Amino acid sequence: MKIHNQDIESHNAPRIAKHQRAFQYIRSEVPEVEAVIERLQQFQIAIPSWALGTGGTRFGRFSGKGEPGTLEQKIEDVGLLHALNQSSGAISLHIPWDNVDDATKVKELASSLGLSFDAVNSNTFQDQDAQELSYKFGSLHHVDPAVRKQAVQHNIDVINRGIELGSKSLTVWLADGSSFPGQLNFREAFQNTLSSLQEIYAHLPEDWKLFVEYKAFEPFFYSMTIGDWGQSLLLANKLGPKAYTLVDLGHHLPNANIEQIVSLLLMEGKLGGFHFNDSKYSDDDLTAGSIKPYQLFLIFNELIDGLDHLGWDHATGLGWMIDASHNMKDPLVDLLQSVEAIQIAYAQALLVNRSALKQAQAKNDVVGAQEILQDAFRTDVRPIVAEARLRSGAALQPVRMFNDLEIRKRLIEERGENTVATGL
Ligand code: LRH
Ligand code: MN
Ligand code: MN
Repeated sequence: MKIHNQDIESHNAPRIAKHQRAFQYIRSEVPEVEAVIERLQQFQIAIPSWALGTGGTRFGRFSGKGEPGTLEQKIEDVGLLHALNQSSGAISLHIPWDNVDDATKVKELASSLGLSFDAVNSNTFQDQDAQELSYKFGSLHHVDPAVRKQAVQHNIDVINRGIELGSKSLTVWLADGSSFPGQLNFREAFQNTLSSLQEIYAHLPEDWKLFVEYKAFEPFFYSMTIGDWGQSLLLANKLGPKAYTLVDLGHHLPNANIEQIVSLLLMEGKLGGFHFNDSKYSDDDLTAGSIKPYQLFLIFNELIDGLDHLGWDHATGLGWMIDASHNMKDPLVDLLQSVEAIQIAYAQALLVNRSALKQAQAKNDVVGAQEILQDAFRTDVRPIVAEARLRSGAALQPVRMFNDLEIRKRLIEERGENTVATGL
């Protein structure tokens, strides 16, 4: 199915008067509102292809209906999201979950929907049918050079796919680690990982970036070979200027101060990519902003401070992506909610009075500094975010429009009830 401009207009028309009243109020309160709107309009958040189907847990998967069964259908789903919010203008592929038969056709479809290809992701955490050697004991860190070679070659294949599609980055996340003390020699595992990554890095085109994603736990429970931002940064520094750390919000030990991590990675110019999600216990992959919205705001506060300090563009300086997927809600609605939560946190962080904050810090004015942050966080910026959408030709209320248009019902009619999207 397709959403037309006429659909957007019919959705917005009955809501515009109420929106204008709310927007006029916030405009009178926030002098910099125009600048915030402009930034929001530029800010695009990529959608991972694996979040378009219903996720599972290790105890079961309750597949949804009308899920995208092919890459083309996944691209069409992201096209629907983008038509509703004009803020999801890119898709991130995971290979081989996504099977790119004809890159030219796939590219054409994406650009007809206003979409580009974000980072491509390699997968050496599962064994595939036709695969010769197993990744049971790891991939790039493996004790056997033949397994490492196979995993390196997969990453090179993924880069080549990405080049065909117009991607500009490769994200490597490894499920390499150990579950029992003594299983691994940490130093050798790290060195093997480094030399494997060096081979992959050698194949990166000049204008590409390599994102090294870390994760503290899971699927291994004693050690992960790239377990934290220190290990990722060490690798990125050793690899060279095209290598960066990628922060996935769900990949830290409980209560980690992620905003501080983000700040220091940016200080080093080594933060490259971002995976948004939310969690209470571990890598829960819940809707962004659904559990800890203040943390999300504080992270954006540091992101803006760090990006401005480096002179990097907010929209293009980092690879922004959602990495959330679970088994409760309609995945498309969930993604709309995540995008909105991210935009809200970003807009609130843009409202922070940075010079006043600096002055408060210089005077050790603890209360003053806290008040400045909380003032921004407690501002209801939803009318600003809605206004940005309105100006970009999107829906005032994307979730409402999704429901009113009965989009899932129409997708089920098109695709059927027994559909399972490839992915998690
Ligand atoms: C690992 C991860 C990583 C994978 C994705 C499917 O937990 O965050 O980014 O590629 O999930
Ligand atoms: Mn991730
Ligand atoms: Mn994850």
